[in-house]
Amino acid sequence: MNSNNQRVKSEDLGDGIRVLTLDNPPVNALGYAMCAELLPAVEAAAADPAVSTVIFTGANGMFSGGADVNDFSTPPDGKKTIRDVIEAVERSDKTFVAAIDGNALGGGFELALACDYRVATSKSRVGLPEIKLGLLPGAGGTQRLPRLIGANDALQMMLKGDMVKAPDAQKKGILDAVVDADAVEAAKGFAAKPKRRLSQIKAELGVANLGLFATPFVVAQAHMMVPTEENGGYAAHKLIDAVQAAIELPFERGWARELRLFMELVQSKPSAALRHVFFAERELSKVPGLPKTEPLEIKKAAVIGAGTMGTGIAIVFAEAGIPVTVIETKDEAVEKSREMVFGMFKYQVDKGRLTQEDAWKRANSISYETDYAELGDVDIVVEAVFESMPVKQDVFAKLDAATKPSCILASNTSTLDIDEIASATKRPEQVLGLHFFAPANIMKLLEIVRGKATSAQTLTTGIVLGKKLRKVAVVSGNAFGFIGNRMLFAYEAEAVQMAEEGVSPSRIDDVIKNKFGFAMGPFAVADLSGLDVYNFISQSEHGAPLGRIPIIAKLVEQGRLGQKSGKGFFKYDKAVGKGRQPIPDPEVEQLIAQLAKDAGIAQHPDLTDDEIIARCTRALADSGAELVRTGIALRPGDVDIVWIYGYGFPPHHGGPMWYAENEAALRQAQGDKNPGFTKTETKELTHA
Ligand code: T1G
Repeated sequence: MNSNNQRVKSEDLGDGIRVLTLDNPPVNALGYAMCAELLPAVEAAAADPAVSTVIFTGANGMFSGGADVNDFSTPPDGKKTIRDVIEAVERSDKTFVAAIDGNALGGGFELALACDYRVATSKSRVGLPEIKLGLLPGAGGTQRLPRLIGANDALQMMLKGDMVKAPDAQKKGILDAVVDADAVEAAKGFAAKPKRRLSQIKAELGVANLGLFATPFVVAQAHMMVPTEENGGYAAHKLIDAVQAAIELPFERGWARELRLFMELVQSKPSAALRHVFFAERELSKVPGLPKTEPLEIKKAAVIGAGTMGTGIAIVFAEAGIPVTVIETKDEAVEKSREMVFGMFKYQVDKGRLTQEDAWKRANSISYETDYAELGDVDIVVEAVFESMPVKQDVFAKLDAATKPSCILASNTSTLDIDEIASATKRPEQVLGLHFFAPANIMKLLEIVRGKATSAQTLTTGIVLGKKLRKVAVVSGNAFGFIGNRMLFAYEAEAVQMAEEGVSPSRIDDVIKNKFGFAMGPFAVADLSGLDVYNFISQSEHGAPLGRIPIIAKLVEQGRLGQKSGKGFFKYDKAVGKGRQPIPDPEVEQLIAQLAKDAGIAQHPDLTDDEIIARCTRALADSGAELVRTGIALRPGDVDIVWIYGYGFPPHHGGPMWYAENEAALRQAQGDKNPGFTKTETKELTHA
């Protein structure tokens, strides 16, 4: 029987085998509409006496990317979900086989777990990434995976939410076969084998020699190892509860418990925030008004400057398989750069992420030259020299003369004007900013800065290259500080303002770090970046919009440059946290108090934790709203992504714009007269 609904193809292969193909591009998401077709198809197969085996497989090079994340904003209200489909499989006495070719994730993998057998092609990956959406696997994953590979391994896999390559999944006992050829062909080999439902198996703990108290001990341990519920760990704790149910309860009760826990999570603020981040990240490459053009092919690259940034950028190209020439005239800089390259690749080999051979190949795809004449055949150059306009303009003039006409010239500048840099060349349409964040080979964020003359093809090439370099690439207009650093100044200024009102830097940092969830507080960040850097920028003419921060100028005068000089806002002691642990410094607090007194600043030393959080996050949101209003940032979601990936804004709060919008609304809904924010209005976009 062949029937072709819109999203589910049904085909009989003979010998009682029916293949149900999920065909719902782009990722065969198992949304309400898909499940409304898949459920009757499964029930028809289960009821058909001519069918003995049902094979699930996917079209579009994918098994399934899981439930449709869009659906979670509206309750099912009677619509069929992947749980209903899986219950139909569970009730049937037929043999079900999953033939996976591509990714089987979330609900897609849970459908495979409900089958009796699972086969996959070697390039396939399986996984339960729900935790990254502030959820837990809500279609049996928390009950079946522990029954398949043991509760402890299952819990670790679901807490990480990472994809597992097919060969590794086979080793774990998740897949019954891994083939290079056709998954459906391989699945036919399992036809009419006896049913083997995971729901009938008892979940073993999978941790040896723990005796009678094994489960409570392992569960207690797990709860202690994840962040607290209010600090990003809400879903993790519910996931642990669900796995505990898999160990302690009969399957039906565990299946019901999982649904209750899932429903709590899907209505939670952290999950709404994380689902916003998921979609915001996928919006980044969509630039309203950008004409569709073919990107330039980047086969060879070059980096100017073998400093830490330049070397990090060269490593990024090498890791993406793009050979790269580094131009550097100082021998000792080249030596240091080579050491950094080989050290980094050796680390990847030691971690088992790269084979020795691959590491060697990649490290050797980075070559060093002194002469620009060597750049005649490169497709892109990224300049990473000293942050000074004359120096950069000199480099760009030389690049203009040395490289082929189609070559794109990019600057890694973090604050300088891209148009001014481009004016040193005859090809401003091929100039853009590629602002990598230090360390360039670790940080995911990349700001792609479009100048006035940057062409559609150059910008499109930058966006495509960002994806190839495995970066989270955000398009920015060409204004001082672009998106991230522009907001960083506003954030730091607000923190300093509160310190001048009598709240100590250590208390502000403690609240922002330990209560709100940033990796570091604003004063520790300032000390890490270097107070001299802030001072230099805020005193430069193009830094003028930021306004000066007098206390920083004062501290720099006293040689307090931050972590690098052993003191800044805080003190640092090599014997404490390897000289990186901020230690409160009464001298600085007295200095701030004196400056505040001289300036007649009203004192509010008793600001509450919530007020500290509100003021810091509002400073970010208002600065971000200004960037969206002026077209420097394309969308509020782009601003959120910049601050989550570039500055460690807690993802479970959704980013500065999301947080401001939702917290303000929530506080106002709760009748809080002074919610600490006004709704950040982001007006229609005006392109810079
Ligand atoms: N739901 C809705 N849309 C999705 C989607 C999903 N699960 N996955 C991808 N998309 C859209 C995405 O927004 C983009 O749209 C397009 O597909 C291509 O995505 C019950 C509760 C599968 C590895 O978390 O990891 O199942 O921009 O650019 O790089 O227990 O997408 O084209 O309009 O990412 O090839 C769990 C999420 C869901 C997997 C493919 N599943 N997706 O990567 O393409 S919750 C996930 C991914 C769940 C159950 C639970 C990746 C991918 P547009 P893309 P890609």
